[in-house]
Amino acid sequence: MQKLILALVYFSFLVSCSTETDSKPNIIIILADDAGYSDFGFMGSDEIKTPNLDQLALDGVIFNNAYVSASVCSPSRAGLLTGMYQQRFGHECNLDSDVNNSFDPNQITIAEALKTEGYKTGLIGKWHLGDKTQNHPLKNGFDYFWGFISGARNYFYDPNEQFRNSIRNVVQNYTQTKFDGYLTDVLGDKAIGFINKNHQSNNPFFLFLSFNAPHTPMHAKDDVLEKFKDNPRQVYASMMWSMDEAIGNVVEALKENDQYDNTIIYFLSDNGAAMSNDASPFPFKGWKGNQYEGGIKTPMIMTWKNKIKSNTQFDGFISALDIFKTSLEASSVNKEYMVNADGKNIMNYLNDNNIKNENLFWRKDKMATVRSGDYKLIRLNDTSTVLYNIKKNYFEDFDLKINESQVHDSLLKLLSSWENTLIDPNWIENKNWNIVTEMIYEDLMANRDIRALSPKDLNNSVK
Ligand SMILES: [Ca+2]
Repeated sequence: MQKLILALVYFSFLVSCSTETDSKPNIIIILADDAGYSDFGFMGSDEIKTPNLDQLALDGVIFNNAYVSASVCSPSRAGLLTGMYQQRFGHECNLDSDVNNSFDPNQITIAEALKTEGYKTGLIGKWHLGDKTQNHPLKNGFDYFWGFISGARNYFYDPNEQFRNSIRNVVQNYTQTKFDGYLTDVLGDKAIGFINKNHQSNNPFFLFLSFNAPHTPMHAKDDVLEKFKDNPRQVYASMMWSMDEAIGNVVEALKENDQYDNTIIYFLSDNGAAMSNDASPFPFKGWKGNQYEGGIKTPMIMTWKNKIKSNTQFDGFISALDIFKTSLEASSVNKEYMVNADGKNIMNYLNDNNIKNENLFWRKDKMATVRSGDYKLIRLNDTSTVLYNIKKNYFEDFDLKINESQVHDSLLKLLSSWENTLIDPNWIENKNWNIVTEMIYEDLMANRDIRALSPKDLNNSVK
């Protein structure tokens, strides 16, 4: 432990020296929504084309073992923005569309922390952390917001929106606004506007570019659909193409402003493939909403030309929670803002070939999981457990609970001790979704056919 503290002190010394000559890095988190693990060129897909992200990946590091802290949108974002296991402040379950529950405004967000070092902070796109006054992005560290409060919305503007009081409406800061064209393009353009404006005023900036693509509804542009007319996943492929194009434009704007080398760019998806949008969890079992690899493992890249070697691969465990501390230490934010952070500083580990993977945890109501070294234990309802060796059996279909009972028991204990650091969920999800999720877990754990994918399947299935 003492060694770790010394290492941290040494690292911060290096950072504080270098910041006297270098300007603080800009920081951009680009988040996709419900994208499939391998649905990217840089992850090996031939079917889904992402040339700009592939280039971004080539310019930095690809994390081969990166996880988000939740299998659904809202808690994953609560973890990402605070660097804390979101269950520690009760943000354990997803927000329903009629939200009567929301993000705890007392938690420190990455945007709030970066503002203390003079950063201009912007959120472009989806929020999904609650619609109460105290939940607004501008009350949680952002100087600028262009996007929508809800978890999803149409990709084309409907003039009737102006007469509706809906969290799906687009707003600029607090004022309802409108847009022309395709939303994914517009989010890219708004991001470029934010970058240009802040660069011209010589401010370091933090941008959270939070695409709703490729979340439902499945809307794409006609010309892109035409390009992918023979693709078996035509609409999804088109939505991914447009997101990639928007990201390419953002990178181009950074280059034009001579800011690319001094900008940390993270790209990841907020959770695994959804079953409703044609995303693929390949090669994994599970999907959005459960804690099998297909629900929580994310494609993730980080680019920082000034500090990270191009064409790097990293195999150690990475958590989306790490983005918080990595960014704050890179920008010399006072350590008092990191005392609650669960993540680590990725930069301290990138060149370490002997990295020891830490333990990672998940919980959503009755479903909890721990990953420790090669092993992963999944627990349902305090009673039912399965143990997998992910290294040997990444598809998670060979339960080692009996054969390796000592490992099983030690992981179960580890999970319980982590749970002792949590509070009870501030809310739980819709009852029918809970029933379905539980059935999905039972089926996945038993390696049998899935009886129901959503509440509408409940009447047709035998419980
Ligand atoms: Ca999502």
